[in-house]
Amino acid sequence: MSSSSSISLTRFLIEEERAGHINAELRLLIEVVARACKTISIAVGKGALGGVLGDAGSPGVASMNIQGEAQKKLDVLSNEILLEANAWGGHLAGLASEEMDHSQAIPDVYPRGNYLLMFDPLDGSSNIDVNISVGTIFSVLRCPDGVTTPGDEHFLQPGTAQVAAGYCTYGPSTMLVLTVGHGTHAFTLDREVGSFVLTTRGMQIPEETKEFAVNMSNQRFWEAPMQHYVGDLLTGKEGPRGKDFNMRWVASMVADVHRILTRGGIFSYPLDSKCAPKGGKLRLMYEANPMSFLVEQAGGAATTGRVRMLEVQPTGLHMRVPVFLGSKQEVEVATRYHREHD
Ligand code: AHM
Ligand code: MG
Repeated sequence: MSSSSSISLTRFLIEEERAGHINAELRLLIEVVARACKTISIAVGKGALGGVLGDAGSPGVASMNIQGEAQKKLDVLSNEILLEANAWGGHLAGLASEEMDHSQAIPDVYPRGNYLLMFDPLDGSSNIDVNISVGTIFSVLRCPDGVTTPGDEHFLQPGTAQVAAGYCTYGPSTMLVLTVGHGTHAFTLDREVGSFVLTTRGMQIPEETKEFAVNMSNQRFWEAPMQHYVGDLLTGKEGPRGKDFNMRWVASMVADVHRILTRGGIFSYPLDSKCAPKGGKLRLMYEANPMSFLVEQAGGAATTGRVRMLEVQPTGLHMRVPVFLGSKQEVEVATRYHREHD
């Protein structure tokens, strides 16, 4: 890893274009998403002073998204910021959001581009009101050839088809972490200048780890292989794993994944009997796939506990999956526990 503090996101993307990794249209699309993230960062940073904390909807009547979850004011605002920023740019054919029932084709009044954008506008939003890191996650696909007005079905491409993915974490500093399929790179927002600056080129997740991230309160609802896996982690040096493990759980996927990209670890949101009817808790298209792409590009691994995440064929825009991602060897161990049990 090297620090390259003088390279702006704009320069980085131009160099990626010159290297043949992206075309001008994708470069400009990523710039638009990054600009929207800066706007969201400002809104998040204002906190209580911006009047944006708390639930959306009218008092006593919470606004719900397609997932049946209560929306926060900042969920709604972040979604609007991303929609507005991307509608007129000319780089997209359509977009889909965790907060919207269906995808939207770009309106006829604007030129349509060749890409499809998916995003979770504000992940970890249960943490907003307590001033803990939240983030935006995004994923870019190609619009299938010959499709001018994309519908939901055109978004149902496996994660291997992603041409770019990233997240922006709104924490003590605002950081954008990006891949276009040639490594995973981190940019830090210089608030005085207003631009993202490359701070880590080529993030590399250590292959081994002694740190796991999971919501332990769900333990009694997990499947047997997950019970065995975490049970063995908890026995420490004396157990079959032969080392003491530490645990961390922010409950903001962006923050947990950012820690893992930075210093290693395994993140899991396994299947449990509460979320099993839906297939899992986290969403394939807005959360699991973009994070898996970033993690693989940083030398890590990502599975559903059974199969490689990026090869899962989506069956619906809001499909949910179990998630295991992070340090390669540890993800392989967790996946082995699941496969051996089947
Ligand atoms: P959200 O997209 O509605 O914010 O939900 C996703 C979040 C993830 O950021 C996080 O990893 C997980 O849900 C936390 O779940 P739990 O509250 O069950 O620990
Ligand atoms: Mg989310």
